[in-house]
Amino acid sequence: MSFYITTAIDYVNAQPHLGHAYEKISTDVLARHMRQRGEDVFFLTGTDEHGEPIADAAREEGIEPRELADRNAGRFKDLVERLDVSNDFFIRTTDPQHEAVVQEVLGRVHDNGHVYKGIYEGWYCPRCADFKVENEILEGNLCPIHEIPLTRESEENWFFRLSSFQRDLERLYAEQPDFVMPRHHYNEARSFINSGLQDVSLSRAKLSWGVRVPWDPDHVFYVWFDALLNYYTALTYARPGEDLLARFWPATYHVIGKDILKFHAVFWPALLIAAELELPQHVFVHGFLLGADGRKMSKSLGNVLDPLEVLEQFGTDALRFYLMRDVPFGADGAVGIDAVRTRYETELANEYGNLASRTIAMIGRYTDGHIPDVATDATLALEFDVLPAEVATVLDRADPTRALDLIWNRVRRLNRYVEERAPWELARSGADADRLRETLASLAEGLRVVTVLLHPYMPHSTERLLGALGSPEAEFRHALFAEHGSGARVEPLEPLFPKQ
Ligand code: ME8
Repeated sequence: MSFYITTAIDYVNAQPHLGHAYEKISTDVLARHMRQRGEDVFFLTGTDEHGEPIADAAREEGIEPRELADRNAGRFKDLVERLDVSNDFFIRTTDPQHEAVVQEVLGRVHDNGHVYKGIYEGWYCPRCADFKVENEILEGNLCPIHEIPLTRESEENWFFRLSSFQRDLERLYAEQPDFVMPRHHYNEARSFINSGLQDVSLSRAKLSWGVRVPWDPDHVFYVWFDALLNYYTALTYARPGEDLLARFWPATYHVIGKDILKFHAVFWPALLIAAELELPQHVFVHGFLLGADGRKMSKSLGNVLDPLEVLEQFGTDALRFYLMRDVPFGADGAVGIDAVRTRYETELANEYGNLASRTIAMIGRYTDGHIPDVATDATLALEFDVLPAEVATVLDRADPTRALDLIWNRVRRLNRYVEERAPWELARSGADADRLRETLASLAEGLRVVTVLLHPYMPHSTERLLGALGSPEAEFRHALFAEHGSGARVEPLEPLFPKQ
């Protein structure tokens, strides 16, 4: 089955922060998991480089928007690499191929009669690059997201006839209750639609940093329409000579944060209908990482935790694990360096890392470095048999936190198993050699199973551990608890998560 998954594309007006990292990591977990299951996956991420915030930031620095975009896009790209994100392509909306296809698709929307010229007047947030409706605005005319003053703007724009898609969107939401997940965001989008859609600006005349409107070159497209179309345009040029559209369109999952729900859950499907393109299957909405002050982590509020700092101190896998474990996907969660340290020490180093080191050391000591090829413990097997299917079901609902929780319960189960069976006692008495072999075979097998399932979360450490256990296969079908120990030779392993 083909599986096309995307993240939002990030604004390049400032440096990437942990909120950006969080979205890329969660999407990566889903993409890696689907690849493990043998699906044909295409995973897209990238940067959103046009629009007023970028033009403004460049002006403040006294440089051209292009220069700022090049510099910061590089930082986002580096971060994605350092996070071990397995994207198949990195789109930049300043790519000329993207711009050409935006013009072509929006030209079709124009030719199909879905646009008109009019005057827009309203309260505008330059950071959101969005006009705000009266009931969203905070007291003192502040942006509800950035808490900065809104400006009163009036200009001649091209408009997209969003209102004419009222019925189509009502039908979409009635027929596809899982179009937006989780449910409360579906409800939010649906009530936005039910309250009556108004037409929206499609172009800006005052701005020059954007994709030119082909039928009116004094205008550039409003950045959101240019940006949304990245999900489509990327497939037209990511692999020259290959028809990725035929293979992957429409998207299976768009993963986004809750602040951009309206654009993806309302504008985007309407735009696709207007352009006669197929609609995505699901929009998955995650919450916000909150800074230590309990507010959304964002560059304009100045409460960001630098992902590079966390990466340097604890490593990529630990950051990935921490974010997936500590912030329930779909909800908001406060993050901080102390909480990273606690999870690192108690769970990664003590529970998982220690389990791995102990298991390998005991196999070295008691069975000559070979995982005994004997029947595994049937009771333990029962507890592990259901695990892969449970994890897959939960990840199909895009809940990487819950899936991780299920896996972690088994990590803890294995630690209890070590205590219950006390292999060192069995070895000392010498009379229980069979039980010792069964224990070590079962432990190694349980450890291998949880490690295969943890692979999408912590690709690097799990590869090391699977290698040390002599079974490097990380496909999902290898997450079944075998009836026999593998007989493989284990290799010594440096601590997976060394003490800091
Ligand atoms: O919105 N916690 O770009 P962006 C969690 N260019 N997620 C966060 C976050 C936080 N503190 N802060 C931001 C844009 N995000 C547009 C998207 S898509 C066609 C265009 C998430 O750089 C945010 O919710 O402001 C969004 O999904 C992504 O990071 C990019 O945010």
